[in-house]
Amino acid sequence: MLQLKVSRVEEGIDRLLPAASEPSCRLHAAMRYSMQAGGKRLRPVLVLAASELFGAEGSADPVPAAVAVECVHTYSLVHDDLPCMDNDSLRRGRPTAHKAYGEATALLAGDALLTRAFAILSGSYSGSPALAASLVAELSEAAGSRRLIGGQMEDLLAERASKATPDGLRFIHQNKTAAMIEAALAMGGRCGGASDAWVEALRAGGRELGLAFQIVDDILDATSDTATLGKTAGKDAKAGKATYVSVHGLDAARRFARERSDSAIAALRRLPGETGFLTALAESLVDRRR
Ligand code: GRG
Repeated sequence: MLQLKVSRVEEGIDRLLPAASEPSCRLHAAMRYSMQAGGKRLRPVLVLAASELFGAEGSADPVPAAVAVECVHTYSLVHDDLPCMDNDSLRRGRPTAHKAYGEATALLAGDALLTRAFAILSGSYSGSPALAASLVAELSEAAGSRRLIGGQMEDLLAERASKATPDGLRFIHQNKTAAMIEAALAMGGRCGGASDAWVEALRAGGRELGLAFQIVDDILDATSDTATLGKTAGKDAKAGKATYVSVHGLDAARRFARERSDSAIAALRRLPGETGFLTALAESLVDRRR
């Protein structure tokens, strides 16, 4: 079931991104390079899974919404890897976009992925203006200055100040990581015809899942290796980054990851429909290797 959803996402990405043969060819090739590098596709899979819970009459195709979420996520990775931010050379098992294409092209490819996300939403859901507007609202809020970009800003400041309080750490991760996971579930729910109350419940589950995901990301950075992760391991400690491991220690981080994951699973279980896929996916994220 996971593989089937990932295949639908891959097919959607290929269909909804400009062809590399279309001018500007270099820009479009760079967008595809980062998007088609084999990420886990967690967020778009969450969109598809959430859309299936409600069984609403006339529900909309969730694939364009899933691709839009992945475009925004990938843009954030491309920009995060730039020399002015994390300055990394490996992502998704390949040289980062600026290593492969140069800094200016990587910057533009990130910009173009971000804007393409909203063109996909407005174009693909033009027949349902209320749905299109709600999807644009969900994604722009999650990706904006109060959430993803704000979380990234505080992350950079905490790194430079080489300290973070537990509250500061929570702010960073709720926004840098959990916002996009909440939005993915909420957007899936909206495509599936969920009521506002159920969209709130999806968001609450996404918040817990996002925190669990980030704590595991911190643990993997401290304990795994570059080849397994497909991105540079041990980077957080080297950069003096505020992480669950640096602030609370490895044992407490493992305990927090389990607690958050249990709480995410409990929240997802309370949703309507067949929640088995989502709860199994949430369970698998605690023990993931990359
Ligand atoms: C530049 C606006 C801006 C934001 C950057 C995404 C990000 C924010 C920073 C990357 C570093 C990081 C640890 C972010 C937390 C979110 C996270 C764990 C991203 C990686 O997501 P995965 O593991 O990646 O799902 P794949 O490649 O599998 O999609």
